[in-house]
Amino acid sequence: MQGVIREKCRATTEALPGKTVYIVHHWDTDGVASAALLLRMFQNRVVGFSPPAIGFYSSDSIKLPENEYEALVVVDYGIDGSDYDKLRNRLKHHELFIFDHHRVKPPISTMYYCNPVAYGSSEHEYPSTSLLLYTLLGEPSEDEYKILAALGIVGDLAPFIDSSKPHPGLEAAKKLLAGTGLDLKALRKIVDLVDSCYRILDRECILKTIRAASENPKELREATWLHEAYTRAEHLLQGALDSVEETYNNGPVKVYKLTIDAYVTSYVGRKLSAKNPENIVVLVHYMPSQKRGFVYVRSIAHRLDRVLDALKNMGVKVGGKTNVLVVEYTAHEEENLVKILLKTISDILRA
Ligand SMILES: [Mn+2]
Repeated sequence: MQGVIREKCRATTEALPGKTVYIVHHWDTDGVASAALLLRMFQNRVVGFSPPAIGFYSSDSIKLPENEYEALVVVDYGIDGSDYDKLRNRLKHHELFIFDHHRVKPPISTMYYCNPVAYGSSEHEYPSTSLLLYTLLGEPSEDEYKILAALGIVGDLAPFIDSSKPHPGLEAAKKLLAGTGLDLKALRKIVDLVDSCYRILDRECILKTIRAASENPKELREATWLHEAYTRAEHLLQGALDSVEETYNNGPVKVYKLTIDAYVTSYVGRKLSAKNPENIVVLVHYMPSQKRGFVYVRSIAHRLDRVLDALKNMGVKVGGKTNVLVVEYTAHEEENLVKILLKTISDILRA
């Protein structure tokens, strides 16, 4: 860590002990492991914890708790600094603490902000928020801490494990696991179990897992609620693939509609895109229980970066890369959003 960043993270970590804390955490395994690490460390100081609205990345996806607390600690959420500037304005007398390792823009307003990657450090050096926290908390020697630090790494680097690609983060995880009785393979299985909770949009499942993980992360392997969530997630993924409907097919563009209460958007979108490699696949996924959804666009043959830029210029809040983009929407926005998107795509294809 460069000096200034280290100083910022140190100050952030040192300001935390002694305060009562409410934790907001990313819903994935790294977020769960990071919350569990904090819970194990700060015990009764933690008055509660919860993920933001599952699948959504914005400050208004964070529901502020009713409980009394002094510090709001957000871990691994990956939203931009500008979102934290907004969140800051919603807090009254509370202090805001952020720990993250996503490549985002840092905030402008005053807060405790520790994200080395936002200031230019390499994601290789910070493969997970769990490892960042473990390091900042002084590398506690108990196995439970080491396993939690490694679990977050394996969660975020699962694609590397699955494709047998090397990553320095995995070497770090291996070192942490030495002597704990667990290995990368065992943790990879736990990741599938833990991530099932968010796939089925089950917040209670996530909270229960954090409580259990903070006490004994090894026990997650046999946790009945996680095995149930896993089975349910498998079932929902298959159901999603069976129920997705083609609603539009014009030129290279194919639009599919999916209505299901499960966070399966990218899974289904990837499958549809693989089946239609020449097309631009638009998946409109609505989750009734959340009254929100995603428009997910993916193409193997066509680049989407100009679509991405055009949408951004129109003020649409969109994230993505060269071959994929995602827009979050609320129920009443769907029709208009799909219209704008199709027009933008056809304008760019014709240009
Ligand atoms: Mn992470």
